[in-house]
Order: sequence, then C-alpha cells, then structure tokens
Amino acid sequence: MTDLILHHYPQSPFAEKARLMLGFKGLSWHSVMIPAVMPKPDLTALTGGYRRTPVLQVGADIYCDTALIARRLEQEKVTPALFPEGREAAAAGLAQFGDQVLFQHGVAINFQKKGLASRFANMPEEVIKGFVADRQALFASGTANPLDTRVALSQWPALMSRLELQLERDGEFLLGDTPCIADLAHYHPLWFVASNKAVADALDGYPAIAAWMGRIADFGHGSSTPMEASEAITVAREASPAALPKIEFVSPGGFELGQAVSVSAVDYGTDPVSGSLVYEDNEEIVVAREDERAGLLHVHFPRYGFRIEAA
Ligand SMILES: N[C@@H](CCC(=O)N[C@@H](CS)C(=O)NCC(=O)O)C(=O)O
Repeated sequence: MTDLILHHYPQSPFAEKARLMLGFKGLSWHSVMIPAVMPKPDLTALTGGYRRTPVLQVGADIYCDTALIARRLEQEKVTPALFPEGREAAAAGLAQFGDQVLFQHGVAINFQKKGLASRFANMPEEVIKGFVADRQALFASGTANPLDTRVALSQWPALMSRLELQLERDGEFLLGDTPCIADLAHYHPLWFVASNKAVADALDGYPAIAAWMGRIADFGHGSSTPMEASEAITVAREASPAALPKIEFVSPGGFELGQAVSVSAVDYGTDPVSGSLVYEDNEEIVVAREDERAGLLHVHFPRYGFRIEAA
C-alpha cells in the first residue's frame, strides 16, 4: 500500500500547511491523529525520534518536515506546482521566511497570556502546565529561541503592512497570479492567529490579506479518511521502503552510504534519529532504521535545517 498517510493534529499550523498542500494538489490521504505533546510512541516508532508535527508516511517511507513533504507531494502529483518552474529559489526562499519568521510571530502572538487562556479555555490547569512545559522542552536545545511577545507585537505591523500592500497592488498570490509553496507557508501562521479569538484582531484592518487568506482556504484539504495509528504502523511493517535513485553526489560532510549516522533538526525539537545513511542529494537525507513494531523504514529529512553526524 503506497497511500499517503498524514500524522497530524487539528490545531497545528504546520499541519494546516500540509493539509492545504494536499488540497492544492487534489490528493486523497489517510489521516492519523497524533498527540500535541510528548510522549508520541506511535509516531516515534515510525520516525525513530523526530517528534514534530506533521509527518507524512508513504508505506515504509517516512517524511519529516513540511519543507520535504512539499517536495514529496510535488513528486506524487506534478501540477499544480508548489515550486513553479523558473521560480524555485524565490518560492522556497519566501516559504522559509513564512515558516520561520512569520511562524515565530504567530506563535508569540497566540501564546501571550490572553491567547493561551482562550486556546485552553475550560481545560484543567495541569493540561496548560503540561503544554507549556512540553514547549519549553521543545526549545531546550537547538538554535531557535521563542520570540518575545512584545517584540512580536511590535514587529507585526511591519510584516502585515508589507504583505497587505503587495496583495493590494499586484497579483492574487505572493509570486503573481499562480499560488505556490510561499503562499501556504505565509498562510499557516496567520491561520494560527485567526483561529484564536482572543488574538485574532491582530489581523483586523488588512482586507487584501483577508481576501488572499480566503483564496488559500478555498484549496481545501483534499479528501481524507481517518486511520488508527496502529494501522499506519501495520502499513509500514507490511511495506518495503521505495527504491532510491542511484546518483553521483559528493557528501558535504564526507559521509559514506551505509555509515551509521544521526540526523536532527537544527532549530528546535532536536531529538536525533539514528540509522544507516542510505541516500543524500542536494535537498534530502535518508536514513534506514529498523523498528520492532514497524519493521525496516526509510526516514527522509530535508537537508536544509537538519544536522547530520556520525553516530
Ligand atoms: N520545520 C517544521 C516545523 C514543524 C513544527 O514546528 N511543528 C510544530 C506544530 S505546528 C510542532 O512540532 N510542535 C510540537 C509538537 O507538535 O509536538 C516543518 O516544517 O514541519
């Protein structure tokens, strides 16, 4: 079975980015719900330690990080393109700005006191405390620090007014008349702000942004059917990882195929994944690992944003 399986939870902005990519491409997929905080034993059985949300599974191939999920979905269905021909660097570079800078602002605005209170309304105090502790642990290692809310609020008008001005003056989407990955990466942090009524007024007064957000939301989420995590693990166990292309590639770190390595995110959520290096190219690193429940897996990471080390 080589169906697409997305491991995610409803409130996650990066999961919303992935769901919209699936909708943009008009794909069908299986939806596995994962916890929003650790532990996530069924997810890490597949990833080998990577805990961030979302993760895409295709049989025994596991794709970590939406930057790589986008490239995998582009292979699955070439058009409409997330990385339009001739605009590859502009699309990916602008997407990176959305995923990093705008996302940090969206999170800081959401997690100010009134935002947290509204997001966790009617939930027991322990749940809120557990969530805050989980996110502190997420940032305990790695190069990223959560953005101070006052700084985020102060910088927000600069980010929003630039976006508003461009959308008002030119084009339906960020790179012109055709949507691409940059739109989705700019959308999900704003969706996160919009989804919290205590802070959603940060989006007031930007009608061109509101109209653009409506156009993105219209992509929908494709067609999904629920799947239990245990079933996804069975799918992995009964599948074999897809064959990898044979290419000439000079490993920047001097690694050899078959070498024991560990791969981890550079910025936050740096839990390492250990295994045998089976593939490297300009955009991707793939590690083979064996899991007692899920069998032999290939875990795929984007090169940019991940560290590879000899194990
Ligand atoms: N660069 C990653 C970022 C993913 C990310 O930060 N996801 C958040 C949720 S939106 C997360 O993992 N939070 C902790 C968790 O879900 O356990 C990507 O593009 O997938």
